[in-house]
Amino acid sequence: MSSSSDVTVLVFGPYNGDGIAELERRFTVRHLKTRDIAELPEAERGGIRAVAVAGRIPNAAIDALPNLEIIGHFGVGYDGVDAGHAASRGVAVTNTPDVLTEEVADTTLGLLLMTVRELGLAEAYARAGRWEAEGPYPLTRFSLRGKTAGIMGLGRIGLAIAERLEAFGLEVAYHNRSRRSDVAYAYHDTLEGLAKAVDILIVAAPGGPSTDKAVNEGVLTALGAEGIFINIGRGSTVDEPALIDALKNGTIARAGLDVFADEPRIPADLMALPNATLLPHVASASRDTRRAMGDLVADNLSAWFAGEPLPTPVPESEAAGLSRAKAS
Ligand code: NAP
Ligand code: 8YV
Repeated sequence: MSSSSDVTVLVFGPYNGDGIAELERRFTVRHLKTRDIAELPEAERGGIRAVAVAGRIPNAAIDALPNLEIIGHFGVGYDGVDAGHAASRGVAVTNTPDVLTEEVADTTLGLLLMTVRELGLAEAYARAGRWEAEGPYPLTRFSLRGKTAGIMGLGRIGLAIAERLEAFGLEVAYHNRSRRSDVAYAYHDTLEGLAKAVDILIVAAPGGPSTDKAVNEGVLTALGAEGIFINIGRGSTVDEPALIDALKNGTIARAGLDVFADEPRIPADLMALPNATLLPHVASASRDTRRAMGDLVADNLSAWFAGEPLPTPVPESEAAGLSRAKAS
């Protein structure tokens, strides 16, 4: 097995600063600031044994690195990495579960409160001096009191959201592909069924083909005219034009969104809607949590090059027997 300083890690594209510093403490780091593998000279490619990436890496980049062994993804949702393709080339993939769960759940409750109780709009009203000039901020149409919430994706983050919702006094239901045996929340085997049953629909599911545009016109119609939609999962899970239409024509009442289909671009139509609360993908974005994510990426790479079991391999890598490096 190699000592870490022998190993060159390619940081592929924009990446957290503390995360790069941690990698630099353990490895030789080459930072390619764009996501364009063509900018890495051919002569350097053979020396790359690991990649650290936040977000997307195309298969062409994986294929261009002949001695690549492992990709450490900064983020729990690794829909930007084709882990099946990586496995077919013998390349392991890791992600960063657990260390961000509570932060993301906290932010989800913040986004929900902003959306329902208009806290962002009320703050802008106070800062503009309108309280003194015009009187109190108008009473909000919605409240969390007496509401039911449905979670699409009752996994690590979904469960942490559910616990917070319970503490807020809301009744919780959920939809996953499979029913959980360890919770008493009502299970719905279809997303439309869940949307019909609740006042608030929260997406905390992964992106990728199995959830692509799952929140469509039918689901939004089922949520209904008093319905609130929250998405902290992935923008790809929503049919965004259908969501914009639903917000415009009153099919649903409100949306609170941390994620979008084509980040960092937010459609102008969505920006213009007063009944949408928009955050720039910040659910895990505290310095401490992002540092913990960067440390976990580095821990995975260190484990691999020490021949130890990976702390957090993705399921596709585990299934392919890539949860530790083969002894050389
Ligand atoms: P997790 O523990 O794997 O939970 C995912 C849940 O989604 C599971 O309960 C899974 O249950 C369900 N699910 C998967 N595919 C589904 C489908 N096609 N239809 C319905 N349910 C489905 O993952 P996690 O750690 O909670 O993270 C969840 C996701 O949150 C990430 O993948 C990421 O996309 C997103 N995220 C966003 C931010 C942000 O900054 N906004 C931060 C962190 C994470 P079944 O397998 O039974 O279906
Ligand atoms: C990060 C996330 O913003 O973990 C995830 O799935 O979406 C966020 O925590 C993202 O991964 C950073 O690239």
